[in-house]
Amino acid sequence: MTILTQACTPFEGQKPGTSGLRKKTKVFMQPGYVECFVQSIFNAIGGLDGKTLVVGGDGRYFNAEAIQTILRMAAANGAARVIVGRGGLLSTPAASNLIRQRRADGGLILSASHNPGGIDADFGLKYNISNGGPAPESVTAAIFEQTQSLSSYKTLDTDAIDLAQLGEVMLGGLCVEIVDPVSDYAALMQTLFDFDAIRALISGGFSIRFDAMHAVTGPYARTILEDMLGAPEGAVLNGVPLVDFGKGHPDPNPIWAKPLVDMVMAKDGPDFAAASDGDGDRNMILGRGVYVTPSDSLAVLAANAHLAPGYSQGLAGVARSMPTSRACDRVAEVMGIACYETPTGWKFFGNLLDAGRATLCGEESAGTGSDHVREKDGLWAVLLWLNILAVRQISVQEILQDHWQTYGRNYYSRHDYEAIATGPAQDLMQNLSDTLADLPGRTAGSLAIETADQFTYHDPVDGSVSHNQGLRISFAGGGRAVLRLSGTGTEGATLRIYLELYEPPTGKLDMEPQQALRSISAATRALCQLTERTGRTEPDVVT
Ligand code: VG1
Ligand code: CO
Repeated sequence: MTILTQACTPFEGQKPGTSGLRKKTKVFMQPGYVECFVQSIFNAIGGLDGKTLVVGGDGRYFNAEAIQTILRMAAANGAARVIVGRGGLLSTPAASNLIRQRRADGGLILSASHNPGGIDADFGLKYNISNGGPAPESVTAAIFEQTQSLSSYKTLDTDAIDLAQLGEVMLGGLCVEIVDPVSDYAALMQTLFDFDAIRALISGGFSIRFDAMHAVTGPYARTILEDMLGAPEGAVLNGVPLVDFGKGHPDPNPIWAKPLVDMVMAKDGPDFAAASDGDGDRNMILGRGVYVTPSDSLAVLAANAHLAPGYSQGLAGVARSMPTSRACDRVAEVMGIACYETPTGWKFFGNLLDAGRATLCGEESAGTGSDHVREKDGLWAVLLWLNILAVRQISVQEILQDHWQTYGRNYYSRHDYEAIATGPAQDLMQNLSDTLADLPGRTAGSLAIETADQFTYHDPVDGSVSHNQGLRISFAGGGRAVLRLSGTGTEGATLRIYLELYEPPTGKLDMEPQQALRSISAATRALCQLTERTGRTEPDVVT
């Protein structure tokens, strides 16, 4: 085995977005593309000499090939050990856990998360640091800088290794350790939740379904929900990971997980249902007859987490991304704990979690998690819900009603306009941004505008500042709209418009959300000249 130093020319656009580098699979499959990005990561973190990494992905098309490339390069760059999930599989939260548990220096996670997989779909790669969380902006900026000037990469002239065999194998001077992807993660879950109580709930006839959407959570859910918690076989749907996710779109929302939603809306539907995404960090929570919006889920979990053993001491604080509804703020206020508002993307929660300022974090995009790892965690959210349901012995619907009657209801919806041409999308944002200062005091549609600004985040832990994190407009009467462009798409631009309306406990708590948000939606579309600038009249996805 010889170490090869290959000359290369930089690829354009290897700029990490909200969650790593995401491109069409065929872009990643170009000769040298993965190599250049991976070498840039290694260079940006000061080399790999003697280091330990965790490597795994969501099993999508090209996952196994990219892992072999990474292993050869890690060996050639002098790494001591790489811990890989068997078959190249690791859910994002399980990878985060392994990095922490094994005190690794970092990890590479191969996933395009909720984006479809396959040769004509999407692929992704991201670097996580030693706390187990996504690299912060300072590190992703250093990686991007490397990609622009890289002139060579190092690799090893050797055959692929068998990723199916547990145990250690040497690759040059590198020890590759292949581990069971599920066991350490499942053990962690047992330390946080009352498995006996959940098992009793399920054996008492409480019916559950979990849709793994043919993505990475299948093996995790089967082990934890079926084997450990006694859910009947078949409770886990679409539990076999497939390279193309069965041609599905592994995004757990009412659009892409519609069959599951239809199931719980039926009279004889299960008491509880949930789904996760491609890499296992998102969750959708459903109860019979009810969909729990992710923002409400975060608030309910914050209000009830102390019922689970891992959180019995209470919460240090909570954090949410700026576009996430302010439902959890009200819980934090009543509990007398801090509530932080961060930009979109889990990387911004890392400092708050490390500093012990926040225990629970969440995003409106179906991401919830805690300080147990440094990623959002789909199955964790499912288990916390089940633990709460086991203790409270009421239905999901009743928990929500009770929550709204206590704290009020934050009606919420996100409207996505996908694959808009990049130019007009950027112009739309720029134009609105330019007029923000003049908006307060004016009206849009039928609504008076109270405040309008561009969100800038000041990290309270390390003092770093992140600009241009979304436009926010608040309306008289408790309404709010947020606009931003997605940083995870691979085709044109996706405009996300986030709509929210607060109703106090004494207000109307049983409106249909789209109805409740109609005037805010209309006002926002008018303000940003949506149709004039993009030709769009209806969103592609409504969550
Ligand atoms: C989206 C979500 C964001 C999430 C990110 C990664 O980003 O809005 O909340 O953190 O995806 O999630 P964007 O920039 O497209 O809005 V995942 O499950 O892809 O790791
Ligand atoms: Co994900």
